[in-house]
Amino acid sequence: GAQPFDQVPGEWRAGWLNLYHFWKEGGFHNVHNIMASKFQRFGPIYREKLGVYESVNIISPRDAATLFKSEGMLPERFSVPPWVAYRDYRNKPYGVLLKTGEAWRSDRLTLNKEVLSPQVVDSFVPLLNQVSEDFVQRARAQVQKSSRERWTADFSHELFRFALESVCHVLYGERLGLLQDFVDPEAQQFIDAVTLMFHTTSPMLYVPPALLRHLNAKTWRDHVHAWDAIFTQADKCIQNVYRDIRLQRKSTKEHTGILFSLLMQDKLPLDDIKASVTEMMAGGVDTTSMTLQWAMLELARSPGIQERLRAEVLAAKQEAQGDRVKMLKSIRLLKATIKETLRLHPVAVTLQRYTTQEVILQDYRIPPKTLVQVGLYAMGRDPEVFPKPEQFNPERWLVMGSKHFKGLSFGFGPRQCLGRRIAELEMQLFLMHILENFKIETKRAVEVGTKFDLILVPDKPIYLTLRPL
Ligand code: HEM
Ligand code: 2DC
Repeated sequence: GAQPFDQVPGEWRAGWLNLYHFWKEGGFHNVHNIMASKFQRFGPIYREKLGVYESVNIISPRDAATLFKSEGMLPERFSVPPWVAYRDYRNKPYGVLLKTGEAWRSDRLTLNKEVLSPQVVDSFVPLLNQVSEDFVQRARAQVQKSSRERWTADFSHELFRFALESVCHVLYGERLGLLQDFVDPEAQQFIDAVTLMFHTTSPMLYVPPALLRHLNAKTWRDHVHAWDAIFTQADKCIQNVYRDIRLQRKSTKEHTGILFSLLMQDKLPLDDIKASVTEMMAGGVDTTSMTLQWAMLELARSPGIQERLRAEVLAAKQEAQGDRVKMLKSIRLLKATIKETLRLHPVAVTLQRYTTQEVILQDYRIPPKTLVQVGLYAMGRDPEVFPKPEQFNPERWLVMGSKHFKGLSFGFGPRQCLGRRIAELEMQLFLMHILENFKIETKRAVEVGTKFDLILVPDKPIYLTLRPL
């Protein structure tokens, strides 16, 4: 029979002492490396306690499969304490991100129809395509300005704006104009607020919400201000759409945005719609932009792969005669490139679930209500799972024997990323247009590492060059 829970290796007895050590090792920016070295030390499963939070950590796709197959109808992940604390402190409703139980499920089912279902996803293509085309136009203008036939920069701010413009176009059916020279300062404030919100979350990650609210630490105050700015700005966007409907300025013919559809459907109370739309607007900035930045860096470092990818895109373009929906169906290598980018550079360091029944992981009995984390970053770099893990090799996804529970970047099952289809389309279209128009280059020498800032981000600025073909 399987071994009892208390035999699982790890240091889980002194939660506060562990948290202190964690903090001393610079753990707030290093969670991914600390986890990887714990798997080295303890093997494919270990138990841990940080502050009051206990977890079991796993790394193998087989264990991930066991966990997700037993997750049931109402899966729950680790609920980020500062996020919960803010909502309670300001009396703001939870959206799908933080809801649980049946309340989560009914919101989520309604949202899935408008955000994830194959029927609506095709209608996002023209909206997202327009934004990518504008990015190319902007890049060409920058090349002209530079007089050196190329544009070299740290693209993170450009990509933040691209990402916010993209997600807002599908959410609100409206353009913000963030790819022009003059950028609305309020939109810029929103972008800065999301980054600050993530940045101030990590030091408070293991402090219980009830404690946080009564804290007057600078990090907590900054965190509150960041969320305040996020909610205020999202609310303005939502009110705009609302007003357009009252004035009957929106027709139902074109795709008029996710928010419009949700309001017309009249299935969710306005406050719940607002909460989830705000979460999507905030969730749509740093995630796709950082992934695109990593993808461009990897392609700049592997000119051979970049050329093969460009060949695929140009062939697809020719065959589809410019029909982007059709084109998206024949770009296997590009889709594999995005998977490969997220393998090495996942947004989420772990996936987590609370077990609802006993499960057996690595021959240990894990009781119900245990927080189990899948070490996504560690798995992506584990040679047992991905041979030669350090090599950026998109083709591995096309030849891999079994992909079973290896491509988990957006999570799994009914609780997976709500923005997944938006994110994928947005990134596919962006890279398609870049590859059609520019060579992506970089200076070879600079090594870029990874930093945990709640999501995983580059630890230094990435300088890239776009050179017109
Ligand atoms: C949840 C990854 C982009 C909105 C998640 C989760 C992951 C993830 C791993 C947790 C899933 C789970 O527990 O199984 C990513 C990645 C992105 C991305 C890798 C892009 C590269 C986006 C975008 C949006 C978004 C663009 C908004 C449109 C959300 C929301 C949830 C979520 C609302 C919570 C869903 C729920 O609890 O029901 N994401 N995400 N994400 N994501 Fe994303
Ligand atoms: C952070 O230990 C590390 O997609 C914690 O778009 C466990 C954990 C729990 C939930 C994860 C979070 C980590 C990273 C960021 C994620 C989040 C769930 C959703 C969120 C992965 C791994 C994200 C970025 C959403 C954010 C939407 C928000 C801005 C409203």
